Parts: sequence; structure tokens; C-alpha cells
Amino acid sequence: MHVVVVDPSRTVLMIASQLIGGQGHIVHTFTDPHVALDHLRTHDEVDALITCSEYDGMTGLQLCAEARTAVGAERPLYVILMSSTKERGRRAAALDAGADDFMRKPPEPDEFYARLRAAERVISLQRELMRLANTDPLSGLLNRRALFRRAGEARERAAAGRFLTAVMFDIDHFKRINDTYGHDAGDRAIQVVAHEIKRAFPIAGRLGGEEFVGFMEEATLMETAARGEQLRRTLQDMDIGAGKATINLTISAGVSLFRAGETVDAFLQRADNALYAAKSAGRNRIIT
Ligand code: GH3
Ligand code: MG
Ligand code: MG
Ligand code: MG
Repeated sequence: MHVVVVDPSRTVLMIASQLIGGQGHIVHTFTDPHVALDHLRTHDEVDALITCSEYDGMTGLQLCAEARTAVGAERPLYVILMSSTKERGRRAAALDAGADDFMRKPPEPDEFYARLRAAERVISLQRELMRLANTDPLSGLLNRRALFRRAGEARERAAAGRFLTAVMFDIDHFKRINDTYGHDAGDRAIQVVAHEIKRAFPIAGRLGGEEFVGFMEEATLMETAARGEQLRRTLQDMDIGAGKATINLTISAGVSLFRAGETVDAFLQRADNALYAAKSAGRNRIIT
């Protein structure tokens, strides 16, 4: 695990660091809770936070609550509050503030290790659940739910003036592929197309069936269209091996540029309209 430990005492931090590091975890220590919060905001990989109960200008309870806000509801973080025995009465408040567990201070090593193992069990399960909740199992791309969440986040950044573009892809005559080669071969084709889309676009997901979306930030409409065109050509030139069959397929695509103030739905609808135009114009092409 990646563990963040916060305590005003460098001695406590050194001891905690040795105990935790000795168990094979990666430890980051902070004396200032505000700096620790900044670290949490910018480091997705942090699994656990261990905090003491008092700082200058902030309580451990406040740090628990602010840590929860900093990582958001979708990111697992296991929070352990270290407190001396005289603070027992405040444990209920700590749980309500977002702590998952308590530890006596100074920690007793065996109990400390056991609590770290408990944290590891919970966090690895939570991470796996999040991965499953966000991933389309066939293609490995973001599923529809995760795709729209990521689009919403990108939309926030676009509102601050960044370019945001979307490409909607649809495999041409996919029904024929299923009918000719079978459903398993069709699945294989979806996986290969998804793999190429993932390589080409930083945010990529499967909307459903044989329809995909790629998002690019800080790219113009033309740059994104060029990326889509490259992908269209790659797939056109590729032979996809699926069991004994060799499949040659094409894709059509539509591109749109985010307009200030519009919803994600409206933004994607314009990419979908362009995709529809690409189909009407004869398929195997990309339209902006
Ligand atoms: P067009 O060029 O107009 O897009 O033609 P199309 O045949 O691709 O059109 P349509 O979107 O109507 O067909 C999509 C087909 O994809 C229908 C459905 O049976 C098939 N399909 C949807 N999901 C899956 C899947 O997960 N695996 C496989 N093998 N086929 C799927
Ligand atoms: Mg279709
Ligand atoms: Mg299709
Ligand atoms: Mg379709």
C-alpha cells in the first residue's frame, strides 16, 4: 500500500515510517496536515491515511473529513486515527468524520500490523470493486457509467477554457460480421477495435454494442479528427484474426468540439449526428 502518515512529531513519524515500511509498504510522512491534504489530492495511488488527533490550527477529525472531500466518493482511502487513551470519548465523532479505524498512540507493533492488514484487505477489495464498476468486461475500456463521469469531469475543465473534443465510432455492418463469422468472432473484433481506440485516445469507452467514444483534451477539432482518421485507416488496413476466420472491417466516426455551457449529452449528440452523416455518406469515413 501507499500510506500517508501525518503527525506534528518527527519522532512519531520516524517510528511509524519504520513500522509501516518494514511491512513492505511505501510511506509518505507529513508534519503539516495541509501539505498532506495537497498530497492526497494529487496522488491517486494513496491507499491509507494515518493521522494523529491534534495539530496547530486543525484537529484530526477535521483532517479525516477534509481527506474524504479531497479524494471524493469514488476513490478508496482507508483512514486510521491515532489517539491517546484519554481521547476515547471522541471515537464516535471520528467515525462520523470519516475515519475507518483507530490506533492507540504510541502504537503497539502487533496491533499496528494487524490494523494495516485489515486496511489492505478493505482497500484491495474496494479498488477491485471500483475497477469492475468502471470497466466494460469485453473490451476493457471504460463502461458507459465511467465514460459519462469522466466526460463530466472533462466538461468542468472545458468550462475553464480548455478544448474538449469527442469522437464517436461505430463498426460498419457489424451485423454482417456476426452473421458471417459468428458472435465469438464479433466479440474478438470488438476487442481489437477497442484496443486501437484505447491506444489512440486518452479517455476511451464503450457506449454499448459496437459503439465507442474517445475524448481528447487540449486538442483542436482538426487534431482530433486527424487522430480518428489515422485510427480509421489503421483498422481498414488490419486483418483481425478470430479463430479460423480473418476479419476485415471498417469504422465510421463523427467528431464534435465542446461548446461552452452545453451539456455532455448535447456535446455527444453532435458527434453522433456527424457519425450518422458518415454512415449516410457511405461509411468508412470520419466527419466533423
Ligand atoms: P451500421 O454500418 O449501420 O452500423 O450497421 P451495423 O450492422 O453495424 O448496425 P447495428 O448497429 O444495427 O448492428 C450492431 C450489431 O451489433 C447488432 C448486435 O447484434 C451486435 N452486437 C451488439 N453487442 C454485441 C456484442 O457484445 N458482441 C457481438 N458479437 N455483437 C454485438
Ligand atoms: Mg448502427
Ligand atoms: Mg455498426
Ligand atoms: Mg451501432
